[in-house]
Amino acid sequence: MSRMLTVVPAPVSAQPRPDADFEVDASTAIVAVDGAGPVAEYLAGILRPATGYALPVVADSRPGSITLTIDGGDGDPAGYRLDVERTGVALRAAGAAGLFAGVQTLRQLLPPAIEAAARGSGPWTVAGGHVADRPRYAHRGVMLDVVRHFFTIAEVRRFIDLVAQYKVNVLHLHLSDDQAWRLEIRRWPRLTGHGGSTQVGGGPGGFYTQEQFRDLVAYAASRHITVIPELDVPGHTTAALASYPELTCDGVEPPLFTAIGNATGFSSLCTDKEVTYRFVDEVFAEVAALTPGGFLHIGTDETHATPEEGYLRFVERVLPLVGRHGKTVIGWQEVLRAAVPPSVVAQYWGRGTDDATVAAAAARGNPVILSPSKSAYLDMKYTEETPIGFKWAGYVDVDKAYGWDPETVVEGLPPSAVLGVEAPLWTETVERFDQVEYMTFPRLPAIAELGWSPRSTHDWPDFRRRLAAHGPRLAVQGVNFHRSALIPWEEQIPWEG
Ligand code: NGO
Repeated sequence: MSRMLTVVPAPVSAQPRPDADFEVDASTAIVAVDGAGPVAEYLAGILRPATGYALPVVADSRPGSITLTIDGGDGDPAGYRLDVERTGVALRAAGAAGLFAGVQTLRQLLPPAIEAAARGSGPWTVAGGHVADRPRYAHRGVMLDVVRHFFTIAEVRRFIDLVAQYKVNVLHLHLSDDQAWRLEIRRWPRLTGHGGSTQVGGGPGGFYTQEQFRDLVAYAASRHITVIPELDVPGHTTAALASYPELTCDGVEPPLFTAIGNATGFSSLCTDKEVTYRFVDEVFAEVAALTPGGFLHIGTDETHATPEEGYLRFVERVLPLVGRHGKTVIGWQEVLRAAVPPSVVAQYWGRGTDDATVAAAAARGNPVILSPSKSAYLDMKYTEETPIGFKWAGYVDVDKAYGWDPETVVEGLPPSAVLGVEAPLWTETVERFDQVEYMTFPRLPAIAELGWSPRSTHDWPDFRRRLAAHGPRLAVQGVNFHRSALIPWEEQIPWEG
């Protein structure tokens, strides 16, 4: 079967033409027209190691090449058209984001061995035919909790590269919680100096300097991924309270917290103190300046240690403070308990199917990002045998990760309110990066497909078959993916490297 029929996420349309396969060989060039240069260089960077070819990026068109064109059409800037003929490959899009998405499809039309870090023997055949494609939703996200266990910049970069191949365009970083504070804030240096010094289990933790964070944001942008930083307030704040006890109501410094914690929230900034509002304002001013993207995430989940009246007052006061920095504010769904303007985005993480508060807010215009925990939480165990992970929202094997529709998962939610989907990976039980890979793959491709592909492509037997073809690809990339028993994984063909 043509590799054109194993692309994940499923394209809007794909027409294989087996007589139109294209061979990448030593003479192939990559032609970049009208601003396509950076994406062309990225493509060359993917194809050079395994092929060993020079694959020069050139500006003048020539036969037998791979040509990337930004054609300024009036289509979706994230969409693309890909034509593979015997005589060459043409990738066209209205913007660089579309070209980048098209490159992810193109690499899946090559054999899995193209993903190898060392030179292989080929042949490097691109499956022939035509693809026309564009995303269903603007927000196709993944979240990484770097608090409960710390992950280095190099690890987060690898994470970015791995998720980008499934057309994910948002990386939400959960940067503060009870166990730690991971982003340098210059006005409040003890947040990382003290609050960044540990993690679940008491290990040394770590933090990102502002300079490292800027570099990371730029790296993500080079993969057409927007970073959304989350500093979780007013709950989930033990690390901040331990660093600055004046933020507590009683002024007593709590010890650093290195346990997993309960699921309901036990810490809170003191919502009655003025210093709390100065803190939040100064923190988000610095974070906003570090963030070219349009969104800031303020948490607001699980505030059982905050008196309700104080919580509502806090949210209503903080929203305009954060909004003043020119960003759109996202909060977990609890934010909707307060009187929030319709610009605030709610991230739904409920376990059920009905949430009247979320449905009503969405009807008033608040956009919603869907992360239903029973389907989209990457920290849930796949099955009872999974060695790490939680099960409070149930087991989430690939069928569950794939088996929902963003438009109907919350009763009464107007489809127009759906901004997109996001798969959160909380890391209370996830200690090492190989475990991050294990929990993320292959569930993320399922959720990424819900975010990208039209509903009309939704078909579990077909998805299983397509995903099976990705086993060898992930294996060649050295990804420690979970070999879910639900997927008829294709064997790696040994001579394909
Ligand atoms: C909840 C909680 C997080 C936990 C996670 C574990 C949200 C939004 N708040 O999700 O602090 O880490 O569950 O599954």
